[in-house]
Amino acid sequence: MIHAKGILSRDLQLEILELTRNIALRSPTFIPTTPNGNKLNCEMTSCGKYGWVSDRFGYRYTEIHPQTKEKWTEMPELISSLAKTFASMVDEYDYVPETCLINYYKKTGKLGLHQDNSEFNLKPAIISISLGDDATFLVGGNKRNDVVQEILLRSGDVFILYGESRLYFHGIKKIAPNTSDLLKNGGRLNLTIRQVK
Ligand code: MD6
Ligand code: FE
Repeated sequence: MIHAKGILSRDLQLEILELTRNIALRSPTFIPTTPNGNKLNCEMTSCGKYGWVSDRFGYRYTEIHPQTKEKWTEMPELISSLAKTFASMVDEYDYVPETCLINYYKKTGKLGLHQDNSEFNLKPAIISISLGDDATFLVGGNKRNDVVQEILLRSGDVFILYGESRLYFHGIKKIAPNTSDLLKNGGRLNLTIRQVK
């Protein structure tokens, strides 16, 4: 895994923030329900060819937004080109950014320990961009019970799970409120770009 701290300039962070606002206008955020009927502690939406959804039938990618029943908003060129640039940093030169999952956490938001394994192709890297308040990110190993380390993800950081670490369990333990002024109303945004097929 790679943690590139503060690699995105403030201007670039603001540009990405504006893009996510426009995406959420066309593909509104929603709070997914897990297959056991619990609600996640974070709001989500996606852009690109696919979007990640969760409901009582399970976790999966769809080509249609679950509420609007429209196609997901297309992935902005800036997000796609940033993802390709970061993928090339881990020697993935034929990376195809097919979806960007956008998570929004209010100050009490969190995300349980999970593996990202809904993709058909589990080899390509997942590239994560953090915006707004700091988060305590947990990352362990390939087994749920492996020891986890805590990593502070701050606005402008890029985190990449690739190669051996691609299926490491990870999650968001907590958000540190009011640690960034990037988002007017506080909270944290996380974008994860993935190749699905
Ligand atoms: C988050 N991130 O940072 C949640 N998944 O809010 C993830 O779940 C994640 O950071 C795959 C790869 C990198 C990640
Ligand atoms: Fe994840």
